[in-house]
Amino acid sequence: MKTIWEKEKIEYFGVIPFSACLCRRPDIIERRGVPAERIRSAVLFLVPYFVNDGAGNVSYYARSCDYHLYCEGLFARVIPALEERYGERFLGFADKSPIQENTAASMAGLGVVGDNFMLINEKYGSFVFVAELLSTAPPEALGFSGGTPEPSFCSHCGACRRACPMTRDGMECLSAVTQKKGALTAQETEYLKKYGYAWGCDICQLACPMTRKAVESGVQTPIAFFHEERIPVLTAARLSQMEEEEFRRRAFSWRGREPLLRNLKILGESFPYNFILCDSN
Ligand code: B12
Ligand code: SF4
Ligand code: SF4
Repeated sequence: MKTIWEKEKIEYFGVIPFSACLCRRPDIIERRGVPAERIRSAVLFLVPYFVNDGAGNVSYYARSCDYHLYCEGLFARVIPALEERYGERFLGFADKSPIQENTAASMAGLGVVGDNFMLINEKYGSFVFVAELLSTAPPEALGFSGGTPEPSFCSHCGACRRACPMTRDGMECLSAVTQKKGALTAQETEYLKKYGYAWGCDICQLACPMTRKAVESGVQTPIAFFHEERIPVLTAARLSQMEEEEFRRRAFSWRGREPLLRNLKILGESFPYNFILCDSN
């Protein structure tokens, strides 16, 4: 299995029994034609995505083309080889997953679960996507070394909580606010303008000493997909020039164009851009 991941430049992966995962959506497995009770293993892996292209109004995860597309391509490359080798079923998931991914990734030894709810890896910080293959193969056959997997947690230093403008003021996560359809409340509008995000929010990640250390080390993703076609700054003009096909390939497209146009109108010319990266906390 190691050579398959090396070829894909995936450095962090690990296997746990499926029974250790918090599975809230067995129906997602069933829809792929495999009864959930047949799944025995979860192969968790991390997809680093950080590219330091500086200030922007799009959060880092959404600056390249959509990571769901990257994962679909990866699954199409690796799953047939694994199914042939092990004679078992492998199903790929990322984000739209039957399991709660961060805790599972930590149980697989890939990092700690932060108070900002991110999986934080020693090399890449939290700028990694979590993805997994769920398999009918027994975990031992895939390299699980035994024992009871337990998640690990961060140092609870509190920097993310102090930096988060929203939870401090009893509001919904700004990332969720940028994705909302319809009109925003006056307070939401004020916060969006103040923090300058047209899509997503990276404040609690950029405040975290573990992620800052990773960013300051100069580490970037080795995966070419995330270096290409980047949009750090989205403008209404750029958005309107995008053909539907190009728009659909972006991570910020899944709620349609309206929330983005609304956000860009609220931001106007104000871009306080990633101010936390420049501050020292
Ligand atoms: C819904 C969702 C969102 C929502 C809600 C966020 C949230 N905090 O829940 C919104 C839209 C706001 C969001 C925003 C973001 N998200 Co999001 N999101 C998800 C999703 C789909 C589900 C998360 C979830 O389960 N939330 C509910 C949690 C908080 O509550 P809970 O289930 O009750 O969890 C608790 C308990 O269940 C318990 N628990 C959990 N597992 C287990 C297991 C056992 C055995 C036991 C006993 C207990 C236990 O501990 C948990 C923590 O207290 C995951 C993908 C996935 N399938 O997991 C991605 C995911 C967490 N998001 C991701 C990203 C990148 C983001 C953003 C950074 C994007 C951005 N830049 O704007 C922000 C960050 C916001 C933040 N700080 O959380 C990545 C995180 C990657 C990483 N390194 O961790 C994920 C993993 C997607 C992926 N595949 O990579 N997200
Ligand atoms: S993503 Fe932004 S709003 Fe959401 S918890 Fe983190 S800092 Fe707070
Ligand atoms: S900022 Fe501190 S408390 Fe928050 S996730 Fe990072 S280490 Fe944990």
